[in-house]
Amino acid sequence: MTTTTFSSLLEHPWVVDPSDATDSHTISYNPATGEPIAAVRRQTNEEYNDQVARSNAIFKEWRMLPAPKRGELVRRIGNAFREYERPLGELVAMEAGKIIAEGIGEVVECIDIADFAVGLSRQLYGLTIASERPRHAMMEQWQPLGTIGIISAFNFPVAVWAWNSMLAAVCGDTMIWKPSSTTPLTAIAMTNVAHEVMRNQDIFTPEHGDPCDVFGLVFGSREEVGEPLLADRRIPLISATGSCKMGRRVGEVVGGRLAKSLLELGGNNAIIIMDDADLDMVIRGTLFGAVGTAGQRCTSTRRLLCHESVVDEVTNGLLKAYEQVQIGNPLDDSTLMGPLITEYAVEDMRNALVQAKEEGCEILCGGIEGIERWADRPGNFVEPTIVKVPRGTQPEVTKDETFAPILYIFTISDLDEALEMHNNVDQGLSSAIFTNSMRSAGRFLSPEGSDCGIANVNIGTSGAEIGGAFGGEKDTGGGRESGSDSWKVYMRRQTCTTNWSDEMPLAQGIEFG
Ligand code: UN1
Repeated sequence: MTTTTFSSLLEHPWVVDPSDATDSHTISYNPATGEPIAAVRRQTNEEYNDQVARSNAIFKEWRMLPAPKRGELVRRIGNAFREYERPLGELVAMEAGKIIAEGIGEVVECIDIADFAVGLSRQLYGLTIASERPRHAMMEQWQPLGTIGIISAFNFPVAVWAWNSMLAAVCGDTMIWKPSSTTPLTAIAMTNVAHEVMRNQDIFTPEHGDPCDVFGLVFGSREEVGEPLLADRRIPLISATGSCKMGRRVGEVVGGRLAKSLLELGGNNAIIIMDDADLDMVIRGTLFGAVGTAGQRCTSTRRLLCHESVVDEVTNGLLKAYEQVQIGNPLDDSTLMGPLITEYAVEDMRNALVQAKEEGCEILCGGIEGIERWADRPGNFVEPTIVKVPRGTQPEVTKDETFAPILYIFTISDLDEALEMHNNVDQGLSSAIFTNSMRSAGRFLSPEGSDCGIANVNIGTSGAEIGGAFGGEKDTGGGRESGSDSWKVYMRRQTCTTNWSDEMPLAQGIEFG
């Protein structure tokens, strides 16, 4: 049992007491109380440049350490996450406003991906290919890429970094992490954990430099750090998680310098509920999907496309379930929904609901009144909200992602109409169908079914396991992180042909000279 509290994880020269904050600090607030937790000094452009130079330099030696040895270090980092599971989970709850079960769940996701990466460190497989030339051998191998940039959002302040960094580390890359400006403390804590392991080991002892620079962290403004990172030709890959607007900017700048980007952007995730669905499972799956993390997952359920014969029962079941949702302090075990991250997020929710009303929708619970009910109390609290959409319409507001617990219920007559409505949005991250018909399920998973990167049957849209590739299509950005063969994006593919004959035949049978 560890007795560590998260305050020991925050020991860092950049972190000061909020009362000592200057203009160069960003204060991290607890979204449930509005109280400052600590202040973090923003890095200058010069400090950013120094970190990239150090990460580039240490890459030269890190890439030559055998991958299973890099895996051994990742194994130790994963074990350190295990040791600090509770304090890290509490810090996530305190800084991002997630309920404690979800805060700890996120740390578990970090442990899981570290385990996955350890196994991967012995499985960075390439192909052998039959050559058309006699006594020639062809193979494909995967080489480390370089120093990669990781830009993460507030809502998964530790797991998204872990998805990227644990894989990138075994692949032989070094990294620069730029966390969200609202969750710098969790980033400092995670980096401290990784650095503690890197400082106390004798597996990687570079001739020049500090092993900690494998896991670099920068925290700074858009001007001093954010934009320079995107434009930096020393960074061959930027992996970015966040809004579609942010991703577009990343894609533009990184594409402009012909580097790689891995984009995991907004979703507008729907569940199709057929007339033969198990409605108890529907209610449970939807509750977690729509209310979990206060609707602030990119996989959160935003739309229910509900068959006309069950729509009333599902709506009533959800209204009952929503009444039981305890809203409040994320650190209380009985709380099911914490606050939104900032007051701006509350405003975004309010604006979406005003628009929904203007577009003819009916608010069944929560809503603007729910926001008002919490307005005088500290913290960015709202109530989970259900909105009924007029039949046969698809209001504009339902085509956008609002990062808040709003669930739009549509009534559909059949799977054709549901699929049409389902795919008629710009985003394509996660999707689900609840049905007991193998035909409906099969069609949902067919090329004419869901157009998303994640498609589930009798499981909600959120809470994906780390073993699968995670990401989505269309405006979600097309990137894949986490499991399956997502690791390939962190490496460069090299096709190697060896001629072991004493002739010099050319491919395609060309005779030359
Ligand atoms: C995110 O919201 O950016 O599938 C990631 C899920 C989590 C990850 C969400 N495992 O909901």
